Amino acid sequence: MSHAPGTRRNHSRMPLVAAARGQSPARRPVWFMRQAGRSLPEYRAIRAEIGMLESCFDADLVCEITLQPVRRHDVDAAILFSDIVVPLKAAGVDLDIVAGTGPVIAAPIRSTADVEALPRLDPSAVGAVARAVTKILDQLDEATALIGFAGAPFTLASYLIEGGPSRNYVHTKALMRSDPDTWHALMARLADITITFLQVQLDAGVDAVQVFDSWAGALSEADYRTLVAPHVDRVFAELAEYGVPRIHFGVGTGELLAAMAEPADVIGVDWRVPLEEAVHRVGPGKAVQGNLDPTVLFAGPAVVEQEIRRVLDDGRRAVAAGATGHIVNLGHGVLPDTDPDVLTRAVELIHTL
Ligand code: 1CP
Repeated sequence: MSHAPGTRRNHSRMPLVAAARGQSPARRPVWFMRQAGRSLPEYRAIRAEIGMLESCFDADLVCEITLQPVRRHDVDAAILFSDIVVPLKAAGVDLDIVAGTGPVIAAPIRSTADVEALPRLDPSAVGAVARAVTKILDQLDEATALIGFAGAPFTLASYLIEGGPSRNYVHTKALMRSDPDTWHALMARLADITITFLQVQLDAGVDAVQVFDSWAGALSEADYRTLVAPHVDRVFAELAEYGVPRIHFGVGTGELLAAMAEPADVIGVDWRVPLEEAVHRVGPGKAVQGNLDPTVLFAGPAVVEQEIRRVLDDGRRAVAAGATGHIVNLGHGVLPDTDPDVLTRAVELIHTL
């Protein structure tokens, strides 16, 4: 499938895109992973009436929920409201997102036959997502980037194989090591789904994409490089023609930063590794994104300000060390009990300090 880049918005005024490209942004860009969601009462009001997955296939609701944190916090990017399992659901995998748990798969994948039976994603099955992107772009001002996203093959595989959230990824790692052929076949299938899902969003006009390999930090660098990276590299390579910033993120991935940064334009860093140190690990020429610890937002205004100053200074040192730019974010998602006013105040500080 070949995709000509669709009509793009004017990116020259978006601080997030400028930071990713090594240009000087008008202000330090900031957004928060999971900025839409349970920390916002207006989100909880919508979700009281409708299930998580159902809301992800309703273009009007996706548009509204995506814009809620932008209206409140003056962040420099909106992230499409969706979930990493949405393309799997759209392809026909029997799964649900269970409140308080996360994705639950009816029939976990364990065998070669299971992998062969995994359905492919027809782009029309995520037409609601494309329509939502169009609606969001109609309302978003020209300085605010819309970030599309998808889960990376390893993190998607971990849910499909374990059947839900996992602590030790026992079945995933067992399959990966005992039957590499089946493993690679599964990763290739999931990479195809990820590519299609991101192409649909890019064709509809998103300004940047983030690939979430949230749980890749469970792997050694050697296993990551042989069993995962080839598939992720293909995902990133397929998106290159769109010319938009491509962000790669995972949790606890300090040892994987070099491998994860290779195919990407922007590397997400969690709070365990200072941004300047991340640049030493990945080398020059990539932007860094992060990395406030989400729990800092519970420690009171003095600590929040001190930590923001520290991350901004660290970001400056990262740029001096060769990063093309710094996009401020948390090191992982906003926790559901976070006071949204603390987030609004954090954005103000980041923009003024
Ligand atoms: O505002 C935004 O950031 C957009 C919303 C978003 C994103 C980026 C949601 C909505 N999901 C995701 C991606 C996602 N989903 C990831 C990668 C990001 C990350 O690491 O946090 C992952 C791992 C998932 C899987 C998932 N979906 C979980 C985690 C379960 C686990 O293994 O610990 C959970 C709890 C969900 C459900 C979900 N997705 C999104 C929301 C708002 C929710 C909660 C549902 C609810 O409100 O009941």
